[in-house]
Amino acid sequence: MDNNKVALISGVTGQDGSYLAEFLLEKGYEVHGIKRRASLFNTERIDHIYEDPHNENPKFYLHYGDLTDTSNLTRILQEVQPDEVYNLGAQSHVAVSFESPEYTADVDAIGTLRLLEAIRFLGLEKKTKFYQASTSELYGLVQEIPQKETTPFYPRSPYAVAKMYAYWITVNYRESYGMYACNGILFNHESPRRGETFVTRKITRGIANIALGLESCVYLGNLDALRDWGHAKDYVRMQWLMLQQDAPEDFVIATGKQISVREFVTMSAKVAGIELKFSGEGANEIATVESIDQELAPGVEVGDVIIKVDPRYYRPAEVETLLGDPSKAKSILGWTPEITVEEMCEEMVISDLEKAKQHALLKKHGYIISVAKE
Ligand code: NDP
Ligand code: GDR
Repeated sequence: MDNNKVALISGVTGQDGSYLAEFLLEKGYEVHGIKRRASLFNTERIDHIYEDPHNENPKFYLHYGDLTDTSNLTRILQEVQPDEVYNLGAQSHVAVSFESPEYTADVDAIGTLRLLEAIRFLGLEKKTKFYQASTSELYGLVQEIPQKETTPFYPRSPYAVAKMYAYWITVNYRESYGMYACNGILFNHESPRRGETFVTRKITRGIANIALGLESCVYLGNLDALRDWGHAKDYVRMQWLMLQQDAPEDFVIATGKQISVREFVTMSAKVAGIELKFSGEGANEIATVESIDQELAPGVEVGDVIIKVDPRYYRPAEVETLLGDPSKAKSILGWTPEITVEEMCEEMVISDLEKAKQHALLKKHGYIISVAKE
């Protein structure tokens, strides 16, 4: 499919950015992404769609940049003249935002302002549509269940507070300057490309490593937290759809179902052939192996304790329960999620088992000593 539209994605090297870039390229867009300078290659999630700039008429371009750098963002926007900007770049880890609150505010809150201001400064406000990656973390301390577009916000972390600024500045630019700018209030979404320190991926990767004898135990924080987990692939489709409407509006994107971290552990272990039994409470809770499928999990024995709670992973203020009501997205955008949490979990564990097998082989032949850990 060919299409004359040009999109710019901040955060193109992240989970959502990589799926969105694939999606837009399939739709025939010319896609530009902003990547940060790093001391190692940081393009693993997009290497399969990378195009050599020496090719004739490439459709995918990468620009060095950073959401903390106004002149850089302005220059990229001026060069690219995008029809659509997807602001997915962020310091996106809630727990890390308590360690680096000022940096998180600079990137997640002021970074959004910088992009909006650059669009306005360049006179692109009537041409360029703007998508802001807003979050269910805005709801924080429960005010209403399920949470919808009209539910009051009560952010519970420096990340969520920064994202609250970004939410309102997006609304403000829409109302002040008539920009097509909107917020997708997305609930948690995961995939095999999810960062390794978010809880789902930490669990699927940890269990896969344990199954193959590369690790012995995964240490987690609050096992009671409830989340409405969807699949990133389903959610990037929505990000695009939100920019294809007659008028800009904000939408909640969620599955409408929630499970606990503990349930996600049980589900993941089952896919890896491990039945678990939880015992103890709070900081003393553990999960012990009850039975195993020897073929899938040769690295484990019945009686092994493979999950332990470590209060190090508790947050200074926790978001206990998130459950979204996606009715507005369903009725206006005609959207329903296609992938269930069970299917997503299976896909993630299988993908991590594959990676663990490769690591086990490398270790056996002395090419690596250990796998990376948080
Ligand atoms: P990731 O953490 O996987 O990706 C974040 C991206 O932002 C990466 O490309 C990262 O670059 C980039 N980035 C970080 N800091 C900067 C900076 N200073 N300047 C430019 N780019 C930067 O997040 P997701 O893909 O999961 O999420 C995408 C967006 O959606 C984020 O804004 C997140 O806050 C938001 N969100 C995510 C949800 C989820 O469940 N996944 C739910 C709701 C909202 P690098 O690769 O170099 O680190
Ligand atoms: P969240 O995702 O904070 O919801 O933010 P995360 O996966 O980090 O935590 C989910 C819940 O699990 C609990 N938890 C742990 N979390 C992590 N990371 N590590 C642990 O060991 C652990 N043990 C228990 C947490 O306390 C929490 O309750 C994600 C990010 O993608 C945000 O950018 C996004 O805005 C929101 O989802 C919606």
